[in-house]
Amino acid sequence: MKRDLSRKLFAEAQRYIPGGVSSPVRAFGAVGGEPLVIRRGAGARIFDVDGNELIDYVCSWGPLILGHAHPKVARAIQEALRDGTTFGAPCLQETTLAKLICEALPSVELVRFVSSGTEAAMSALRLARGYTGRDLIVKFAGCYHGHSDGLLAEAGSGVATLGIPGSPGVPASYAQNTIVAPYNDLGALERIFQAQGGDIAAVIVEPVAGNMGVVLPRPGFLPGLRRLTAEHGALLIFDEVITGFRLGWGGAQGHYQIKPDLTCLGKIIGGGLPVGAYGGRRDIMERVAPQGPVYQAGTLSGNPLAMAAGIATLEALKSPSAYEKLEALGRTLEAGLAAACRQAKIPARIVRAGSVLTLFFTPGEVTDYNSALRCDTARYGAFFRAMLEAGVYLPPSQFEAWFLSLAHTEQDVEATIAAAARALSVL
Ligand code: KE4
Repeated sequence: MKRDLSRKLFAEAQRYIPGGVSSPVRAFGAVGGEPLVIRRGAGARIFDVDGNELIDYVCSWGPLILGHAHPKVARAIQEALRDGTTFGAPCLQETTLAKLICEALPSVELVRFVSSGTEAAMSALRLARGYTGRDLIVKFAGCYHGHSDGLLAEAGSGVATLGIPGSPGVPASYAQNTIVAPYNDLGALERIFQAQGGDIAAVIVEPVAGNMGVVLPRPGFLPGLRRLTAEHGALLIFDEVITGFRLGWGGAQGHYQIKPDLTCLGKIIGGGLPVGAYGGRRDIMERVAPQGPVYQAGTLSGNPLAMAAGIATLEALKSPSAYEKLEALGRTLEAGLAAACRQAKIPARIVRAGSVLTLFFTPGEVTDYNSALRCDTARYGAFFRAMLEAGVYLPPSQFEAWFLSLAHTEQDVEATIAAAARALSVL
């Protein structure tokens, strides 16, 4: 694979940007080699500056469920752009997107837009603390809710990928208000609530985890969270930044029929532009300024361009066949990868939820952070590099999800499976 210009441009980037990247996981730190500098995307493909064409399973980490540069999204942005980019004032598009979200997610009666998933989770936790008057929050090891100070404890995604110990830069006084529990371990959570339930403001969870790789909730885990939080007057926050409008029109809460008190959203609802959101029960959300005292603000929150991209994306997902196609693609990819691993006699587990999946290089089940960390990350790195050479762009980390889009075809998936079979045969 020709990579001269990527190398040159990445060296230049490193002169001005820490690690040459705007987000750590992009740096290929865990898989070896240097990142490609991407020039453009179209449908299920990205094209780097050296002219290499790759089938893309990162899809910008989830937002691009329609694929790159979808004509309807591009047109919506162009039309909005003719009237300006941002007003710092109410605009029609905000209400349109807010209505779509509230219609899709019955637990969301009011929603506030921000500009990232990090802001959404950070704001939802501040609101939970303001609403309950309590300080403690519970998160799960391996789950990632963005990089706000109190949430970096044993986080997944780039923190896991780079093996960053704890959360340097976060004062102990912040971290002590965050309790970390093992994912899928209801007993551990019950013991935490027995000991400190009266001081817990909220439990925040990825209802289907995507940041230790894809890990599914065990039967009973999510209903148990709902029961325990309700019993102790704590709020249940679903971080659906990945799963929102990904697992289905109703997200994970629709799929598992659980009503959280608050929901965090991002990625897909921005259609590829910077958007996050948090929303939920009216009596809670009414505490958000200016209606209530819990402050949260943002210069570009709800800007018309990002709202237009999100509206176009959600409108395109409304067609019932959309999720059927995503499920079919995911099923084909999962089955093909599993067969290729068996053929190559390589111990691996594939965990999938609709159009997101992870191929874990481990013989054992992956049900939480500890079992994910037992994966052979060196083997994942070798697999990643072989797939890249074969023209398939996977997430540069064992602890991330592969994302399919409506732009992927069965032919793309078959080509990916064939490339995986060749790569696995020489691992
Ligand atoms: P952002 O601040 O990156 O928009 O969202 C943070 C976030 C919150 N919650 C969940 C469940 C998330 O997955 C994320 C961000 N996801 C990572 C990838 N797993 C973004 C990629 C990156 O950090 O570069």
